[in-house]
Amino acid sequence: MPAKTLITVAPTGAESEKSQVPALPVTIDELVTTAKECEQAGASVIHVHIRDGEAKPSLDLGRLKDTVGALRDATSLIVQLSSGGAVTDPEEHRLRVLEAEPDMASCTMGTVNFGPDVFMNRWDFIVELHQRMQSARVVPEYEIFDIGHIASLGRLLDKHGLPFGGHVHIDFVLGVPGGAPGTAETVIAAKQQMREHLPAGTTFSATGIGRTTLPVMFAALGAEGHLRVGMEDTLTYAKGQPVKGNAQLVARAAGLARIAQRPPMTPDEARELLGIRP
Ligand code: KMH
Ligand code: ZN
Repeated sequence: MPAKTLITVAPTGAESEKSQVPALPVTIDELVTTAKECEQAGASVIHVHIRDGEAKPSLDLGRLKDTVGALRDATSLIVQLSSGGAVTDPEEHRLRVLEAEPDMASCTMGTVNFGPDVFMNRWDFIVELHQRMQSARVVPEYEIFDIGHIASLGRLLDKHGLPFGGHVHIDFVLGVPGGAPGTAETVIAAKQQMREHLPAGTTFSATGIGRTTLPVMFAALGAEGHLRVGMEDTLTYAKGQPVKGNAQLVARAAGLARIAQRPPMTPDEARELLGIRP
């Protein structure tokens, strides 16, 4: 069992509307404030989606660079930019996210239905993103929305080599309508597929969308996994209680990690684990 737990916070996402969810951080200032609170509460990685001046999802390169800089100035968190963006973002914009020079970026391992939409991830696009990350020395977090995505990652690594840094880290995003369900059984099945298809030493985190957050968290903690939480994935803390802010979700995850006797990792410990460039 790993001695410590890596906690990633995904504070914003691309799906929720600021007008419906006032606590959602959408400006750079709001993101920095949230990031500082989440670091204090036990997060070591921040998975970032940005918004434009009207709080709409954006992949504007200038704003991405400003956001990476502001997060680095204010925190020690590992900055992971989303290359997934919103379901409407074109591939070329998603690839250019790497030009903002994050520590990490997400790389989704296949196409998945996403509620009424389709989150498109063609094989050639995945290969291009993986190769650009190798050249840019950006560490990927491979996003797994469905079980078959794990074998696809095995194929990617066999054909195109290990990511920068040599360590493979994957994230099970469970409970998306159209993807694998957010249950303990899925976490265990996904871990078995990970062992079968991916290099020894591969690590995983897991997050459950909406009300699946707790079952997925409990299962991940018991199965040597790490955790992702945040308002990208979860807007209700408990029945009838909207999430007050991202730090509330990180604090709950950190508390459960301590109960599991796997306290949160520091950002430096997470850098070492993930092979992030100094
Ligand atoms: N917003 C979703 C369509 C990622 O960040 O890489 C994609 C997503 C995955 O959130
Ligand atoms: Zn995301």
